[in-house]
Amino acid sequence: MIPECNIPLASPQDFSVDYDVKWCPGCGGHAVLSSIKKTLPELGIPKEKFVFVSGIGCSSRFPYYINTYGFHSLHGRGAAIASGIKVSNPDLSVWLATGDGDSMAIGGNHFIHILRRNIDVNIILFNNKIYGLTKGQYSPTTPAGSITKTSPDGTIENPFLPGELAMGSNATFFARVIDTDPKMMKEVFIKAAQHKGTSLVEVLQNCVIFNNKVHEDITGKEVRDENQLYLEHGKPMLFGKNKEKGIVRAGSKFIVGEIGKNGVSLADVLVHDAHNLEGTRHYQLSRMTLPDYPVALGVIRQCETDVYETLLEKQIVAAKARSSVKCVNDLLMSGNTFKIN
Ligand SMILES: Cc1ncc(C[n+]2csc(CCOP(=O)(O)OP(=O)(O)O)c2C)c(N)n1
Ligand code: SF4
Repeated sequence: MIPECNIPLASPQDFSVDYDVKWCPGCGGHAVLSSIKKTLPELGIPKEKFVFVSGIGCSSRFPYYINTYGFHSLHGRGAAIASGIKVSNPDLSVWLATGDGDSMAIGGNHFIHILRRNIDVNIILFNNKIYGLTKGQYSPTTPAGSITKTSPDGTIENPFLPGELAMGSNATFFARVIDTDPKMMKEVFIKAAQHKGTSLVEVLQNCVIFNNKVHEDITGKEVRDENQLYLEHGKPMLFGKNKEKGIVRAGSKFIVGEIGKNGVSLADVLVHDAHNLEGTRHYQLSRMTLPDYPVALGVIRQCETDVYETLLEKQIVAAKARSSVKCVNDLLMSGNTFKIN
């Protein structure tokens, strides 16, 4: 049990380390770190309650760079370790920093199971669509056809969309943000932290060295109004420079409509319902890709349902209540006992 000191938190500086952050200059990781440092003091959680866990990768160096408890673990195994920490210490705020390789290649198994179990861990998935630390091999999110160190003739694999895996694993929280928008990141990280259950935030992160501008068609200044759809629960799904475009329904499909054209009015634009446990729309939103659709950002899914560690605690309390064994002596004296003369 970690002793409580309840030191009031004054500023993000409380979470800074006094040594160099060794990510490359211009790496998207710096912006994520800065946003997390601004998020934590706003959560009303004492500093000694935060734990950051990671696997291996550039992004997985995160626990070194944030001044909290931390565990830089094994490649792909961060989700398992974070699960154990949270289940045995439910009062801690547990965060997992992971890359697209760490979570969806070697760690794919742990990743889907933490989502399925709905353990209250906040996952920051740095999706730079490449292995950064090991110098540019393709990852499970690298687009088909990409030329990389391990695919000199172009990859022949179909990539995962992290949102698809999240929906397929019955995740209760999935959001997507971009590393160029600190305001969006902070807003969404706060929502992820407040969510009860596993929250997965996919950060579209630039690796300036091995996959530079990989998300430029979404984040670029000239295209962002047309290519980003920022979702907010209860609000119409509008985008475009003057919010003149929206997502409308065509049968069971979504299409992009322009208000005032082809009979489309504001009333036709769908209103985002992030809280609907039935996830078909969330799945559709998470799959929208350019050029046919804008890319959905913000909180796509946020549903309340049972949390693993709460159910486990209930089972333990019930099992203790119905057991005749109340202490070690009861256990030793139960069942078959014999005397040695
Ligand atoms: C068991 C094991 N296999 C392979 C590696 C080599 N390795 C280290 S990091 C990494 C991939 C990291 O990519 P990603 O998770 O996308 O993180 P990034 O560096 O891009 O942030 C690999 C293959 C390892 N450290 N351990
Ligand atoms: S190699 Fe890429 S992901 Fe790693 S620190 Fe450098 S820019 Fe960031």
